[in-house]
Amino acid sequence: MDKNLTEKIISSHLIEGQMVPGDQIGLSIDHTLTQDSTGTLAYLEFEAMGVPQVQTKLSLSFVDHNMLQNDYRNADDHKYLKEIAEKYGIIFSKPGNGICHQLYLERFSKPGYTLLGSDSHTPTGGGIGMIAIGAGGLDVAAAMAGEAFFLEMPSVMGIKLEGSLSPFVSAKDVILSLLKKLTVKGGVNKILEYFGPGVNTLSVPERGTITNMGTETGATTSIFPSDEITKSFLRSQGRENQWLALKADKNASYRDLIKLNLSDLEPQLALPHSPDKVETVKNIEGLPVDQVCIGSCTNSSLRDLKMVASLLRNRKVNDNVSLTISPGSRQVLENLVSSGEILDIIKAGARVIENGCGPCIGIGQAPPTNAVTLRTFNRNFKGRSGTQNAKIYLVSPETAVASAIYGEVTDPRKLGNYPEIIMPEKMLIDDSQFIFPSAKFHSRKIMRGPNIKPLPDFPPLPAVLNGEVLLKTRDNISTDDILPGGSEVMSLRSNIPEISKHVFRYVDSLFSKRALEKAGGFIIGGENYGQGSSREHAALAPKFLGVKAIIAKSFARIHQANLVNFGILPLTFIGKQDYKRINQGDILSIDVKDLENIVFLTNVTTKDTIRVLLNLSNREKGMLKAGGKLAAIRAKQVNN
Ligand code: MIC
Ligand code: SF4
Repeated sequence: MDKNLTEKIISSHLIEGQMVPGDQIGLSIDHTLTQDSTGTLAYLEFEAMGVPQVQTKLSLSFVDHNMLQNDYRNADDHKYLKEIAEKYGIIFSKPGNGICHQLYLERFSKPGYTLLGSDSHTPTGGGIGMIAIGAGGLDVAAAMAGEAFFLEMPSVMGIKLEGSLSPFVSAKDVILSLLKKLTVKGGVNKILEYFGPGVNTLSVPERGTITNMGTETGATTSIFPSDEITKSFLRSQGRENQWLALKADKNASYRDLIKLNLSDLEPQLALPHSPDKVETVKNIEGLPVDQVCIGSCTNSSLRDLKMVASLLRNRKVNDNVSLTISPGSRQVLENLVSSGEILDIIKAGARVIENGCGPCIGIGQAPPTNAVTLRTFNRNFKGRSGTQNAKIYLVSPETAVASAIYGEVTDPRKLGNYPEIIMPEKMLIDDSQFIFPSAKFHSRKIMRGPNIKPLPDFPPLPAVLNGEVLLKTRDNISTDDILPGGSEVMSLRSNIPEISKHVFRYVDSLFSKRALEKAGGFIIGGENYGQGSSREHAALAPKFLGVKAIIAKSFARIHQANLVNFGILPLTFIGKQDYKRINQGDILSIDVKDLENIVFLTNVTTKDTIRVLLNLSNREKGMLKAGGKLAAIRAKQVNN
């Protein structure tokens, strides 16, 4: 039977289950990646598994998110990550080397392989024809220990691309247009597979922009075929021997199908505070801009920054605008330096900052009060820039440059001549900032700074969960709402008791205090609860505060898995209107003795009984009973 590309790669990695959408499957994982802000926890978890060496074909640890090193804490985390990598046979990418997804695509990606990363934008690897999935650190740790990755078999949505992009319209506009159609939850439990003649007009970094931001639709991942364009990308990286032709069979079918004619697209932007609030740039033109930031794992490739340099050549950044550029990798920066294009960027008045995530996650460059900030990034949740009342607009690099020059939102077509971007046949390659593990097994002692606290232990699930509703939230609560980014909170990523004090900080500043006083309780959520990042801290910290279950209209995939991993029940309302039958402050009692699919919840305050759904596999229910995934793994070790 003809298969689509997703089915081909999944079937070659299927360890458990059937490729039937909705069924639980177990996949073998070839590569893993972690980054610093999720990595410390992932490696503490890996250590707890007691495995002597990583079991994957390749595992990588990047330091790219928090590199401010305001005090010892951040630096201690980096040191811990480096030593762990050395000990367990993991490739370590030093701080300043670049953003994990950009570096991975350049140096390690491999068509046809699977990648699991403790970062939600891991699907960037789909740009080269991989099944690349973001997950919580604990799932990535388990994959490093050689375990399968379990997930619900997604359905495959075909996206047929036709035509080609017009001048000044770029890959970012493709994914923004799709986000407008699909919304931030339209991709949940789906894989977005691109095909059609339009694919041949897009380079690998452009494909990477699209698969990267496919995450914002809630999709499990996104994938492009591996073709001659992929081959020339790998050749430019000196890795042509890693190439493999891969595409869907001729008569492959898709559960859903979207057709997109690239020639019809116009420059787009996402309005504050959600990546799916998409408008044409034309409609917002003239809005004064305070800050423009170019970079992030979505738009920091050499292609993008060459475009930026060409557009800035002989032009000046507007006096009212601060323009920052963060290259995606050292390779990108070195190539811009050797071609001299960096001069065009600097002379125009841009501020070139470190190769890394930086402003994307509120690590520096917080804009002024009430600012309008245009960013080539992928998320614009409220407060993510570090300034609560700032308004973030997500744009393409082309729109970013035009707006930085004119000082107001500007359709880039106003810039006139569209530059032709010529990519080097062979990149300047510099792997000096990767530390490759030596063949020799290291039994070294790991240094743990005082801010690196041991993982908390949690008891098995009791028969009945009792407590108060601590918070009732709106739809689309993001993990940034649950546990904010920014240097202050992110420097506590290795310290669960401390970071827990910041849970829901900007949604309800008294949440953590209340949760502790009431000895925990419940949260009521709307649709798509936990969208956004893979940070498992958004589950672990509430667990530490005593949160026992979240009852929501629906959950985002990674967050739901993280909740189960840490022993919090993700319950969904069977009738969406039941959301109205529970209020903040109500006392609930939930019978979880048998953990059936239908769970009875008593609202003690209103004397109401509501049936809610626990839509989980037996394996997941087992983990919940044990008190979480680590407890389940430990119990298995003891039983063995
Ligand atoms: C993000 O973009 O939100 C992050 C920061 O990269 C997160 C990971 C994290 O919270 O450390 C993600 O996307 O998974
Ligand atoms: Fe880093 Fe931003 Fe990409 Fe997350 S979205 S990996 S913070 S650049």
